This record gives sequence, structure tokens and C-alpha cells, in this order.
Amino acid sequence: MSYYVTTPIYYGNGEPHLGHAYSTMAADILARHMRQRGEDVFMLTGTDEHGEPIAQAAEKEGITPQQLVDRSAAQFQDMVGKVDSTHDFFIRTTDRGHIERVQQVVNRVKENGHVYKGIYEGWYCPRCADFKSDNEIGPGDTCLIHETPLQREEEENWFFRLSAFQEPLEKLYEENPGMIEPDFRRNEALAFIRSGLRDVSLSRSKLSWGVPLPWDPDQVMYVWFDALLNYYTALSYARQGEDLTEKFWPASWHILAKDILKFHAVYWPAFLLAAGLEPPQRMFIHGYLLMGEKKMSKSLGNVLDPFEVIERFGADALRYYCFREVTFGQDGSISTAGFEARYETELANDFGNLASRTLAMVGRYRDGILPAAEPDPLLTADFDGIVGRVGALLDQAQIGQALEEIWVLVRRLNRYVEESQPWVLAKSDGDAVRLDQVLYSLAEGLRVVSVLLHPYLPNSSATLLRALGEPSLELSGFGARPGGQHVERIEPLFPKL
Ligand code: ME8
Repeated sequence: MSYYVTTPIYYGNGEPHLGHAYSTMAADILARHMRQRGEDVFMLTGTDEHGEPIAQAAEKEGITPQQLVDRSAAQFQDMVGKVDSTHDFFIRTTDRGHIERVQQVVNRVKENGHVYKGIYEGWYCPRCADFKSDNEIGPGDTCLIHETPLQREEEENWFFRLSAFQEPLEKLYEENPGMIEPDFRRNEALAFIRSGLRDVSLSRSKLSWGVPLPWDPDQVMYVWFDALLNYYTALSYARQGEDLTEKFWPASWHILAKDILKFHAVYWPAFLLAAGLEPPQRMFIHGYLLMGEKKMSKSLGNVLDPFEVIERFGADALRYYCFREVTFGQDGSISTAGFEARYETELANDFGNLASRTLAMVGRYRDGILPAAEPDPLLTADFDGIVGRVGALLDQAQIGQALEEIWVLVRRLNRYVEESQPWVLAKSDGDAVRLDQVLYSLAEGLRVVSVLLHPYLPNSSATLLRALGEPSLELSGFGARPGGQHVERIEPLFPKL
């Protein structure tokens, strides 16, 4: 099966922060898991490099927009690398391949009769790159999101007949209730659609930093259509000499936060339908990472620097923390103190310590050779069906719940060590068979959780699986591997702070 997962493309005038890392890590967890299941996976992330804010920021700095986005793209590439994202392609909307494909698609939208010339008059927020309808305008004609003054705009440009898609969109979401997750986001999108859709500008005339309209090169495409199309265009040129569109479109999942729900749930499928293309299969709308009560954002200056966190805790710990602390789909507060607490109690103690103890006991009591024994019935019921359960949750992009399922077993294994007391069994020859079983079951339990944790903790899980003498990442249940492996001790996976 083909599985295609995307992140938003991040604004090429910002600096990467943990919020961006969060979406990329989420998509990467799904991508890694599906690869473990043997699916044909494509993961996309990248940068959104056109539009007015970028042109303005460049002008302020006295550099060209291209110079600005080159610098910013390098920072985002660095960031996604540091969080150990395994994306298959990093798209930049200034790529020639993207621009060409965007022009083809917009031509089709026009040929299909969904584009006309008109006069736009209304309020515009340059920071949202969004034209605001009446219910999106705050006191004193301000942007509700940024709380900054809106601009009055009047210009001749090309319009996209969004209004014609009100009914098709309502039908789309009624017929595919799982298309937007979580549910309350789907309801939000539907409410917006039902409140009435007005046509939107497809182009801007006062701007040059964008994709020229093929039939009117004095106008550039409204940046949101240019940006949304990345999910589709990337497939046409990500692999040289190969077009992956047939194989991977429509996307399995778009991952994004609630700030850009409207664009993804309303503009995007409408535009695709207008072009005669299939809408994405599903989108998961996650919440905001908050610092204290506030959204973490560059303009508010309250960002937790993922680079610093990774430097101190490692990428695995960051990936773990974000999906453990915050329910995926809801807003949630994060903090350095929270990091440290979870790192210490869950990663260093629950998981790291369990791993060290198990490896050490096999070393001490069985000369580093894992005994071949029957899986302990005390554990088989707990592990029964775990691979299927985690898979089913991740099919629904329930990243936090899947992690919780796995962590229940990590805790179970810790209790099992206390219950079975291998160090007592080791004192008497009469308990040798039982000790074999306990050691085997511990190591096998650890193997199963490590394989399942791999998407979350790619580095430490790999280290542990190698130490257990079973480096395969293939998903298999408790008791699937016989004993006999040579087991090695390792440095603590998560050294105490
Ligand atoms: O909106 N918590 O780019 P952007 C969680 N270019 N996620 C966060 C976050 C936070 N505090 N802050 C940012 C754009 N994000 C457009 C997108 S897509 C065709 C174009 C994540 O740089 C989250 O995924 O503002 C959010 O939707 C995205 O970054 C916005 O990134």
C-alpha cells in the first residue's frame, strides 16, 4: 500500500522553532511506523517561500527575497535533520519543478471555468496572507490572530470561484466523516463552509515575488494556493526522471495545526476539485504547543529552541516528550521543567533502567547468551495483540495514545522484574529453568516495545535492539523470536541529568 504523509511547509521568513519541529516529528513518526509495516511510504516537508511578508522582510534587510529564503530554508533543513526526520523530500516553493506544476494546475482550473477577473475590495492581513471576511475582523479593523491593523486593499485581480464549491465540499465531508480529525475540527470546517463561501482572490497584482499566472504574468498567484499545491507538485519532481503522482496522490494524511485549518479544509479541496484532481484522503489537525498560556510563536518571542533541547536531551527525548506531554489534537503546555521530569522518570528510569538491568542480568547470570525459553504466561496476555492495537491507533494518527499503549508495557515489564526477582532466582540452581524464562521474557518484552517505540525513539531503540542481538525493526509479537542471541551491555540509553 502507498502511504503519503505531509507537514505544512513553513514560512521562509521565520526561524524554525519547536512548533514546526512538532508537526515534522508527528509526520515522521507515522512515516517510520508505516515503513516498519512494509508500506511504500513518502513523507514530505519543506518551506513556503513566496508572498508579501517575505518580500518585505528581504527589503528591510537589504537582500533579495531569494537570499532570504535560501538562508531560511537552510535553517529549516537543519532543524528537520536534527529531529531525525526521515522525509523523502524537502520541497521549496521556489523550486522550478514546483512553479511549473503550479502553473499547469492553475491553467486547468481556469480551463474548467472556475476563474474570472474582478475587483477585490476588502481587508487583508499581510501576516496571515489572508483576506478577511466580516467575522474575522477584530475591533478597529485588526487581525484577530495577530491583533495588528488590517490593510484596506482594492485591486483588480483574478478570482477563484470558491462559492461554486460550497455544496461539493459539504457533500465531501458528509460522505467522508473521517476526512478531518479530530471530529471537532471537522465540525468547525463544516460550520465555516455552511456559513457561506465567497469567491477568493487567486492572484495579486501589486506583488512580484510569487508564481506568475501563466495567462497574465503581471499577476502572481495568491501565496496560499501556491503553497497548498506543494503537496501535489512535489510528487512530480521529487525523484528525477520519475513522476510519483500516480503512486502517492491523493495524500494519506496532511498533518497541520489548527491555525491553517480553513486553508486546508476549504480552499485546498475546492481547488483540487476545480482542477479535476482528487482531494487528500485525510488531514489531522493538531493543537498548539503552549509556553505557559500562550502559543509558542516567533512574533510573541516565547519559543523553546529545539536545537538547545536536542543538544541537551537528544532528539529521541524531544520526540518522546512532545507526544507524551501533549494530547495530539489538543493544545498543551510544555516547559523545560516538564522535559526534565519526564526525561528522568520515564526515559532514564522506566525505559533506560529497565534496558540496562535486563542486559546486565543476562550478562551476569547467563554469560550474555539469552536463554531459549517459553514466554512467561504472566506476560503473554499483557502483550497479546499489542502490535495490532498500536497499528490501529497510528492508522488514525493517534500518536499519543499509541505511545501510551506501548508505555503501559514498559511499566508492566518494570513490575515484572520486581515480581519475578531474578536476583533471588539466580541464587538457587533449582530455579534455573524459571530464571531462563524470566530473562527470556524480559528481553523479548523489551524487544517488542523497542520495535514499537522505534518511530518515537529511533536512536535509542536501534541501540537497544542491537544490544539485544535482534536489530530487525520488523513488527512482531511477544514470543516471536527464540532465544540464543548474544546480548551486550550498553551505556545508559538516557543518562541521568
Ligand atoms: O502557516 N504549536 O507556515 P508557518 C504547534 N506557510 N504547531 C505549531 C506551532 C505551535 N506553537 N507553531 C507552528 C504556515 N506550528 C504556512 C503553511 S502549508 C501549505 C503552508 C506548526 O511557518 C503547525 O504545523 O506559520 C502550524 O500549522 C505550522 O507550524 C505553521 O507554520
